[in-house]
Amino acid sequence: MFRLLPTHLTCERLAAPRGLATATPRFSWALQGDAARQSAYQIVVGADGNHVSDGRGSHWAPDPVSSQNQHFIAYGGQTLGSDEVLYWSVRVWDETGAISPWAEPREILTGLRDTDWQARWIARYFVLPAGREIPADTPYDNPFQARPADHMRCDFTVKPGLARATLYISALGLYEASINGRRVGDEVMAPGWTDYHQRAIYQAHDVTGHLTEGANTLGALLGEGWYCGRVGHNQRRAGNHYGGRPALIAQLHLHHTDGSVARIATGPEWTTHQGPVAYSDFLMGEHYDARLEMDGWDAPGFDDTGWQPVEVFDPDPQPPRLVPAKSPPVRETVRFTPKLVGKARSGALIYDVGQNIAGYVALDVTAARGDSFTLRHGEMLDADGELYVANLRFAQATDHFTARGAGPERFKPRFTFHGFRFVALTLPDGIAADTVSLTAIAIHSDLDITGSFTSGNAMVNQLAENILWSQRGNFLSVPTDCPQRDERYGWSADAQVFWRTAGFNMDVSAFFGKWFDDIADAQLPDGAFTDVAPSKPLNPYRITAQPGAPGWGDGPVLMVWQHYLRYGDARLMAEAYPALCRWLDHIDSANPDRIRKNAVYNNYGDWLNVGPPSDRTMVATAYFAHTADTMAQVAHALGRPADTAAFEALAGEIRTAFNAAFVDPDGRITGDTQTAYLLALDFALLPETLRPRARDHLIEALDRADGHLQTGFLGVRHLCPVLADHGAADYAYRLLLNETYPGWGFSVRQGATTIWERWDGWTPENGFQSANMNSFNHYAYGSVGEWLFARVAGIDWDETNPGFAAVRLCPLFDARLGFVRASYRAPTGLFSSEWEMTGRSVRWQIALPPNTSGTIELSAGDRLVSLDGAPLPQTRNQQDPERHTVVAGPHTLIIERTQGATP
Ligand code: RAM
Repeated sequence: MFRLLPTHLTCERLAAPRGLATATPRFSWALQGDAARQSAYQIVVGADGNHVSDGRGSHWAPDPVSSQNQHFIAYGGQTLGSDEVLYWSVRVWDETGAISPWAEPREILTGLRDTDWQARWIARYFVLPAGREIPADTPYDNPFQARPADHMRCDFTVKPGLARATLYISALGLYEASINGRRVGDEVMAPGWTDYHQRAIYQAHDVTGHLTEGANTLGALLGEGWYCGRVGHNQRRAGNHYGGRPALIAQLHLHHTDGSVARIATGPEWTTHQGPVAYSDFLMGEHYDARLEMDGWDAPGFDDTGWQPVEVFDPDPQPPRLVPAKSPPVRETVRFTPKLVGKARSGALIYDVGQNIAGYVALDVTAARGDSFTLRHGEMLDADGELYVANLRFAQATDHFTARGAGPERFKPRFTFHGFRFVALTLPDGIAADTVSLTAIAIHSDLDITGSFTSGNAMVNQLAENILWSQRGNFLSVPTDCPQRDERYGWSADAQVFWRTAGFNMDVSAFFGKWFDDIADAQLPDGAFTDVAPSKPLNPYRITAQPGAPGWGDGPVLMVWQHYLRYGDARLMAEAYPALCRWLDHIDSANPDRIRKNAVYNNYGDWLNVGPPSDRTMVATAYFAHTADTMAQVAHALGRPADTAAFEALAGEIRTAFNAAFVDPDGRITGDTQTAYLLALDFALLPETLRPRARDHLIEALDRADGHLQTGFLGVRHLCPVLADHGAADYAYRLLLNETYPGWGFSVRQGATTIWERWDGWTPENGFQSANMNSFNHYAYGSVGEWLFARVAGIDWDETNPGFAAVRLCPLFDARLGFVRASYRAPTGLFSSEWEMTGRSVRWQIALPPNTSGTIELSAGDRLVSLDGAPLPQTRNQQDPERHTVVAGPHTLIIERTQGATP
């Protein structure tokens, strides 16, 4: 057996990148085994996978490097070409000098450079050129003027001796490609959302297996998506945010055994037609008439008389830059069989998926030609058992299917998705409910799940599940606020408060790399980051992008820093740095007296809190200090001492102004709200002497609320961490375990399967909150998830060791949970923590991957009795007897609790 093995190999944060955005891609791996550490590594990169698997590389075969480093090792071999398939592997040495085998080689496709694109953008003509006999577009036959999906096709010939083929493809809109009648790839909602005026992502698919010698056909179905369909507020009318019609670009590279390469590209010889998809829109839904299917349209031999020529054109205002996919794609991930729960007064059958998801329903039926079915989606049922749709605002979330009537058939929408748990199905006359079958399908960016958490408390377990499901429901190409109503934007405060939780649940490194490009693309000329990214679509109201509010515009700074702490990715931070500096400059120069009143275009304050509101200028100024402070940390990590000093000085000035303006000599902060104290304590804004006072005021504020939270989006994240860090873990647990309003447990007790946007989204006294803004799938309040991992299970990052090379192991044992079993697959490897209480004794088992170490930090009153069976740990730290260092591997600790409740 090998004592040390590299696992989870990534290149530029992806298991197998299909296109590289850099000439010097970086390699990383996690480690497993019972060795203590890695003493050296060796990387190999080459064109022949077999050679690479035994350590020979045509492109880069450097000597072993004595190093513990396992992250972001930059490529240093021969210049990479375009459209090249390469393989890479790594092997590692442990501390005894034993060598691991070479890891299973991983594939890299280098992709296309800007200059490699010969393909042109093609679209259906708005108006056909004069002299063409073919009829122009049929008028839209739906009230919301959503366009039919365009079928695009092209026949081509493959000569003998095909070695491999790669399809490079993108769209302004959404596409689904097929070759010879077979779908290409398994992504949905491709190419994903970007600011299409600046960049569009291309996908690269290996389609060698789709092709045959001789006649072949490349087809694509084109939908509106984010480009010209509806997303955002009040979109009763047509979307057309980035442009007026969808467009396609594709380039198929055929590599032959004789070394020649043929390219099939979108251009004038393509043709287009509309078919069964009458429209397919994110907010409105899809209308599919299977009678209009055109059998064989994407296969050779199809008679395309009657199809229109395409228009070859350069999109306005300029063609976007085509960039490789930096993040895993959106895929169908989890399937559910909805249960029939009743019949609504309307006659519709109501189904319960059992889980609030983002996705759609596949409907299997055997019906007569022309029979039509309607599926409407909603998150809740009202008191009468009817589908509740008022909170969807303008979103119709309705799919229509008309059957072709030729035996069993399946309808599954393509270019729409809904946020829903319940489905209302209207059947045609004469069709019985038991002859149809529904499958609900969740879709989201297919990121690896890295966290697991379970405890002896069912409510807390459901809460953890709900947090994960709100992440699934909203990580859809970009991190959105909600997936159901007419909104679905990448709001930055929602994301920043949730980011640390998100990073425990899933590997968000690649996803954030992509989203940061959107954030940078959206940055305004004056340096303002925006409230949402990608930039808010401009049409039809020509609203300009909104500069970021306090806590919103600050989000990018805070997330870049967190990203560095979690993944150790210094390159992203270095590249982001100029944009971050411009943001800080922007708020700094506008606020010379250090109170953040200017350059505040919106001030949402502690958004959607309940109880007394927090002073918005106080919240803004607290965030100003925290942003400056965080920038000082960023600058320090990047080795920029002058900037560090300048940002520290700025943070100091803001703190002074904050105290002068908002804090009285007794440490009482303007407004006296929970959030006021939480921000002041967590952002270290108060002089040392006032901190205990502020902590007491926080406790008083909680007591006034009968031990309930009153925080909004910005305050909520700090509740449990601050209380626990200030000797009030018992209060933190009370908040966590409360099942009464307002609190996390309240929604769980109401049967929630996701996190609600509002604490009072639904209450027994008042029913539903205002339908104007009441999502039941909004992750911001799920930001308590980080505390479950970091403090309840006790797997916390160590800020002095970015990338989880070292951790703090600092659980807060609590009798009410009984036990906890959690793990986190960090960039370095798998950490686990399991504890169980019996009386005052806790048995705690931990495991650390090779190449890491941990510091055990016990709470006051917890006494370590034994570590790995030894009663007096050798590791005891002289300064602080309840801190102990542990090395990689499994450990068992017995702890005696001298304080706190017993089970
Ligand atoms: C709402 C969004 C989002 C929030 C903003 C301020 O419209 O749902 O969650 O960040 O407002």
